[in-house]
Amino acid sequence: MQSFEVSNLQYIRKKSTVKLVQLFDAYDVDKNGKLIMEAPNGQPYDFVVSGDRRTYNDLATDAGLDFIKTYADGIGVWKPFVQPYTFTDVNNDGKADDINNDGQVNDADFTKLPPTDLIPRAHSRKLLVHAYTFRNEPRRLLKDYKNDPAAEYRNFYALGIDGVFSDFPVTAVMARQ
Ligand SMILES: [Ca+2]
Ligand SMILES: [Ca+2]
Repeated sequence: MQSFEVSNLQYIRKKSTVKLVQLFDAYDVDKNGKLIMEAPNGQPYDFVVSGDRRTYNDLATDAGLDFIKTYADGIGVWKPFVQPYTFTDVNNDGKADDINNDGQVNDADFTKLPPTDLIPRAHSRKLLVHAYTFRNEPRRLLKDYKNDPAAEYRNFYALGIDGVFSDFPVTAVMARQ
């Protein structure tokens, strides 16, 4: 069972032995690959209501992972928490430019940055790490994957991801072999 909120997982932990996963979200990514923690995606909504100021970036710190370990078995994160990316912003409007000149700005205009250390830091606490959402369409794949969805899976598998949320599970399984 997974949730973007915290208190419901903490509650279930006391009532059940079902495996629990803390989901991480973000508003967006800036051109330095930093996750933007703004409403409505930057915090667990129960934190918003209770006045707890911690964001998902805070939950991804060592202290945050120690906290999650008290009530969950793993984390399920938006992919850039593990594999950040950057984009070109020549006109300096804070938004990605259309690098491949196809008239649209999407993941195909973004470029990989070095992976974060979130997976090893979670694994050192025996927390599983999942990432979402994997898709096959070229517009959903970073430029580095060269229109090959298997290349994205292989990247995450090599980084040690324990599970993936995929809209194309056949591709996910094929890439694992
Ligand atoms: Ca721009
Ligand atoms: Ca484009």
